[in-house]
Amino acid sequence: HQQEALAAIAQSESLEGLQAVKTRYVGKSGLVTRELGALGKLPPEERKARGAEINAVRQAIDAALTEREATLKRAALDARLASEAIDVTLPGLPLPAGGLHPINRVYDDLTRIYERLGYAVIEGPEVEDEHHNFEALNVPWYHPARDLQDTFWLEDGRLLRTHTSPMQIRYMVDHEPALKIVVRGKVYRYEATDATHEAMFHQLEGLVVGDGISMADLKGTIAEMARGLYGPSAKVRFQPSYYPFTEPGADFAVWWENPRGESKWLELGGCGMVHPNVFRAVDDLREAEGKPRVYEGKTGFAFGLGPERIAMLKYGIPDIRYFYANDPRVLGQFRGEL
Ligand code: FA5
Repeated sequence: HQQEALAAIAQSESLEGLQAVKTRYVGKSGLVTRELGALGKLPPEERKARGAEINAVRQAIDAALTEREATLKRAALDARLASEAIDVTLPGLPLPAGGLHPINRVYDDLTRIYERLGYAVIEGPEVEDEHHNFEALNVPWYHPARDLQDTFWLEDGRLLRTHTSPMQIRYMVDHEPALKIVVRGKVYRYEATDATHEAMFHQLEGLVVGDGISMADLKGTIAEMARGLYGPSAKVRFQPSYYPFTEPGADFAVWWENPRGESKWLELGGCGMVHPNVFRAVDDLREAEGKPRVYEGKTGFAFGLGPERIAMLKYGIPDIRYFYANDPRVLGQFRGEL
């Protein structure tokens, strides 16, 4: 039995298989155990020699069993360690962190500049009425400027504001002069889109009203904003323009340079001195609410600009439509940027 048993032990690949071999040869009714049990039937003179022989076989089998068992246990442990190993040097899984939209980052740059100059930063409703969006801003229904800002009309006669200027009216109706505000928010125009025009875009509106406010204050303010955005050597340019709610009106541009040596005039927005008809319309609305007329005789300036233009240059985005297409290949580049 010895050769047979030792071969079976060597070939056992699992602890279960080894247990079966053990039972078969040296278990309670195993082959070797039974030989030992049969010793009593032998004549006494043969018993001793036969006993010694069987015991030697049994010991050889036991030793082989013990050794094979140890080997199989070590292999099982190694396999388990290998499968459960943790490589602490692997890089972690990336967390999909968000980031501020480029337009909000430009808004933050702009509001930091104006807060430093003492302006209140406000927002206002995107759904407006015709009176605040047009009439009170000196744009009567027959005025050709209505065609310049094609409008999304709602079924109830209201509209999506075409600019942030109606907040000039709302703020002045609720507050007495002197005042300095900037308004941030979305505006909407029913226009064909192209690389620089969207149907939904943003504006930053400024309004300053007090006594003896002049065009020089307006130009100084725009120049200060340009220096805040592009550094102390930034230049600004004003060109006469027409807005019904200003007199006079102007368009302004900022000389823009980047570290790659690119530069150009960036047409940013419109501005001007607040038209007296606007102050009159505000006082009419105040009177209707039982508030005193406090704006006639005041002076002020206003401006409105598009942050998309600034963001396109700052971040090298060639088409305004990328901002709002929600393509993760575009917006993903701003992950983690705060
Ligand atoms: C206005 O909307 C005036 N309310 C601005 C203003 C305020 C003038 C106060 C005077 C006093 P305009 O339509 O030009 O003006 O728009 C202002 C700026 O918004 C533009 O210079 C441009 O930067 C941006 N803009 C206009 N239309 C679009 C568009 N479709 N897509 C993206 N940006 C636009």
